[in-house]
Amino acid sequence: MMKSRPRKKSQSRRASRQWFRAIIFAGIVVVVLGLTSYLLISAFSPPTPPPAENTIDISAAMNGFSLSEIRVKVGQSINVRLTSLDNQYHGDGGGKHQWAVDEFGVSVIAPPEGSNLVTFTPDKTGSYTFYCDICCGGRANPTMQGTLIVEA
Ligand SMILES: [Cu+2]
Repeated sequence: MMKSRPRKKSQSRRASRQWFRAIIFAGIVVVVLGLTSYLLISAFSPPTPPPAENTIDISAAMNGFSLSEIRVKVGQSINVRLTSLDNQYHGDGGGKHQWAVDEFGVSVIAPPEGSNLVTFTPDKTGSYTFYCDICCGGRANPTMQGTLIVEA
């Protein structure tokens, strides 16, 4: 009777150790599964989009802008990413181009063969002229301008 007691004690100690191992194992399983699902989800979800979804890409070269008309919504923030397709050896403007709208005080200049971003919120509807004033006679040149239409 006296001998059975310590045996019982060691049995219960062994049992609690097994419990402890089971809990550790379960914890590891949870962490591994969590990491795996996190990696899977991040692998299959699309990459994070640029800051605002309203990004308008426009490029400019000596023969003009890639877009002659841009339509936006009034009161909605938009990004305009201007890319210059000309290199720095261009005699006129050194390969830089500009995208400017006087009515909204917006002006962005793209470096030769590079891009630059401007963010603004048009606060009035209407039809406005965007232009480049760097190359080819500046804003007087009909190919280096276009129309920004701000809709309600
Ligand atoms: Cu230009």
